[in-house]
Amino acid sequence: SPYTMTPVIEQRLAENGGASLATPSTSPEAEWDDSIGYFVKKKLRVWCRPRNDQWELAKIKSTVGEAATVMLLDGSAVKVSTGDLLPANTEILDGVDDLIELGYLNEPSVLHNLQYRYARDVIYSKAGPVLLAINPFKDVQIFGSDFITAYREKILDNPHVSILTFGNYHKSQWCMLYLIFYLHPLLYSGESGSGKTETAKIAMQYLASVGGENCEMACKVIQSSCILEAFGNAKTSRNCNSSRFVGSIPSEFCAVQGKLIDIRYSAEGTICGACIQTISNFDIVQARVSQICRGERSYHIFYQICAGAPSALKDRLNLKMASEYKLLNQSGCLKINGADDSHNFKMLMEAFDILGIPREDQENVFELLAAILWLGNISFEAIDKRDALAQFVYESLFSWLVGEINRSLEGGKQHTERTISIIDMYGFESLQLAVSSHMTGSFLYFQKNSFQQFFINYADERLQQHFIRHLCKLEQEEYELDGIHWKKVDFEDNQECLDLFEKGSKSSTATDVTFTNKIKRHLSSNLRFSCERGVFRVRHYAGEVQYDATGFLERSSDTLHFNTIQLLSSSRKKLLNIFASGVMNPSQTTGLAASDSHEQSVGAKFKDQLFKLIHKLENSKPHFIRCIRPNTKQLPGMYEKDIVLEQLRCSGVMEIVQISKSRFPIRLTHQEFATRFGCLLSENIICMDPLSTSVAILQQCRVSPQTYQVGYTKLFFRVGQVEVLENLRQRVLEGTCEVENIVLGGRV
Ligand code: AD9
Ligand code: MG
Repeated sequence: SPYTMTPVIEQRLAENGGASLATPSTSPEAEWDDSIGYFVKKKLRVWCRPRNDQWELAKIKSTVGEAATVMLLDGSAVKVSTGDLLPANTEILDGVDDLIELGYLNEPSVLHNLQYRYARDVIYSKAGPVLLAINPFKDVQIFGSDFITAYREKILDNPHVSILTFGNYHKSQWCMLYLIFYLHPLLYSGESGSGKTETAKIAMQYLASVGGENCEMACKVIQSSCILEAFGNAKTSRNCNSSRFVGSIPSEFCAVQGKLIDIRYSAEGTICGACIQTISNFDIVQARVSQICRGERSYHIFYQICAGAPSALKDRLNLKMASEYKLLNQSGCLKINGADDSHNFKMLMEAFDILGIPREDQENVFELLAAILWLGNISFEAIDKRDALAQFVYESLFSWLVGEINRSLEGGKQHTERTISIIDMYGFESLQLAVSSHMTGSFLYFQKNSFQQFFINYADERLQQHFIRHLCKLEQEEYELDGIHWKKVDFEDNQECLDLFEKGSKSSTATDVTFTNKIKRHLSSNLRFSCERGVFRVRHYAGEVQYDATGFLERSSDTLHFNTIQLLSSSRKKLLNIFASGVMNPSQTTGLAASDSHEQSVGAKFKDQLFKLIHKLENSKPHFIRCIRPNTKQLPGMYEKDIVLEQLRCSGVMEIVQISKSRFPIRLTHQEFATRFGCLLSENIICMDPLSTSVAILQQCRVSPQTYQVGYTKLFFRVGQVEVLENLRQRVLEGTCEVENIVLGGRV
C-alpha cells in the first residue's frame, strides 16, 4: 500500500512552497507477501507440521480448497490444511549471517537458519543488534590466535563474537582508535550451561590480543579467569564448569552469579589494567563448601589441590586424595569427564605466578584450603558451626583473592576512563523447569524455589527490562514521536513484574511470615502474582515460577558465632587475621563476605549492587550477547529445536529481529542533513528551510523511498543509505561529478 509523508510534514512543505516535492513511496512492509495463498499458487517451500509438533520443510504439490498435498524432504506426500502452513524462505537464504536478512521471520524459519549454521559449526549469528551464540560443546577451531590475527587482517568475514565487540570497526585498520571511542559493555545472558563464561573469555582473549602491546598486562587479564574459575566454579548437574562464585546453594541448578570485568585501555589503545567484581548474594544462601548435591562437585580448587599439589606441598599439608575428605566425597562425584584436575592445578600455580601473587601468599592459600578440607572431617555436637566456619573461611579467601587479582591488574597510574566491561550475569532459573527438563533422571533434586531464585530472577527480569527498553521500547517510541510510518511490533513489557519485585522487596523485613504477608498485601492486585498458603507464583517474562516462602529469609551467616570470629583473630595465620578483622571492623576491610550483612536487609543489599550495575548499563549502550544451550545433555552436534525455541521466545529475540528488520538506525536532524548534503542541490533549488532542502536532496539524488522516512524533526535511514550519499558528496566536492548531473537524474 503506497503512502505519502505524514500530513504534518506535507503541510509544512506546502507552507514553504515545496509541496510538489513529496511523492508517494511504498510501504516498507509491502516488500514481502506473507499470504500463504501466494505460496500455494506458486507452489513454494512451506513449513508444515504433519506428524507431531515439529515443523518440517515441504513443497506444495497441489491444493483443493483448504486442503493441500505437500511433499516432505524424505519424499513422502501428506495432506495438510493450508491454514496450518507457514511460508519458508528460499534456499538462497539458508544460513544467512543475520536473521534480519530472512524474508520470513516465523519461528520455524529462524530455528532452521540457526540449525543450518550450527550443523556447519557456525555458532554465532546476529539477530539485528544482538549476537546469538549457540554452545557447540566442542572446540570449533576458530578462536586461536591465528584466527584473531586473520580476523584483524580482515581475511575472514564470519559473524564472530568480535564482530559484535567492535561492530564493523574491524574493517578499519584503526580498529583500536574506534575501540577507544566505542567502549560499550558486553552483556552476556542465557541459561546455565549456555556458554556465557566461555564466550566472555573468548571476547576477553580478543580484547587482550588487540590491545596487547602491553603483553604482560594482557596475559595477566587472561590468566585471572583461570584463578577465578578454580575457586569460583564447580560441576553442577547442568554444567560441568558452572560459575558458582561463593554463595550458591548446593542443591539448585543454575544460579549464575554475576561477574563484571572492566578492561582498561590507555590513551594509545593498549590494555593497561582491569578490575573484577563479583556480584553475589552471599548472605542468603547456604554453602557449596559444606553441602553438595549428589552428582555435583564442590569448587574445582579442592580436587585440583588434592590431585596436583607437588609432593613437598602435599607432605607439608598432609594432603590426601579427594576421596578421603567428607566435604568432597559426600556427593559420590569426584571427577569430571575430560577434565584433568592435576594439570589444572599446575596451570593455577602458573597463573598465580603470572599475576605476581607472592609465593608466601600462595602457600597461605593452600594451607587454608587444606584446613577447610580437614575441618570437614572433624565431627563434634556443633556441626553447623563447623560448616559455617568452613564456609566463612572459603568466602573470605575468595574475596581476598579477587582483591589480590585486582591489585595485580591495577596497572599503575596510567589507566584512563577508557574501559570495556564484560558482564557475565545471572540467568533465569526455575527449579521445577530444571527438573522436568533434566534428562538423566538418576538423582532426586531439591526442587524448592526460594529466596535465591527470587533474587536471581529479579536480576534477570531487570536485565531483560534493560534489553527490551534498549532494543524495542526506546526505538519505537522515537519513531512514534517523530511521526514516521511504522508498523508497531508488540513485545512483552515486563515492567509489571519489576513493580512486583520492587514493592515486594521494600517490604522484606525480618521474618518469613512478615515477608510473605507483606508481599501478599502489596501485590494481591498484580496480575503477575498469585499466592496461596506460603507459596506464591510469579509470572516472569521467561516463565511462571512457584516460590516457597518457608525458610525464605534464613541466612547461613547467622550461624557464624562471634566467638568463632574472635578465635580466628587470635590465629598466627595472617590471612585468618585479615578475614576476622573484616567482620569485627567492617569499615577497615571492604568486600569481605559477612561484614555488613547484619545491618542491611539482605534484599536491600543485593538490590543495591544490582542497581549500581543497571545504572552503569543505562549510561552506556551495551552489546547484548544471548547464549543458547542447544540441548540439555551438554553434547556436541545435538540441536533440540524446542529447547532452542523456548530460549529465543523467552528472551524476546524474535521481537527484536522483527523490529531490527524494519528499523531505520541512522538518524539525522533536518538541519544536519541539509547542511551536510546541501551541496548536492543545484542553486536554483536551494530552499530556505531545512525540511524542504532535505526532501529536495533526497528526491534529486533519487534515494529510494524504501530506504528512508521523513519525520517531524529528523530523517531516518536504513543501513547503508547515508554512505551512498556520502560517496556522492565526496565526488561532488572533488569535482568528479557535476551537481547538474545529479539534478537531471543522470546516473551517479
Ligand atoms: V553457568 O550459568 O555459569 O552454569 P555458562 O557460563 O552459561 O553457565 P559455560 O560458559 O560455563 O556456561 O559453558 C558450559 C560449557 O559449555 C563449557 O564448560 C564448555 O564445555 C562448553 N562451551 C561453552 N561455550 C563454548 C564454546 N564457545 N566452545 C566450546 C563451549 N565449548
Ligand atoms: Mg558461567
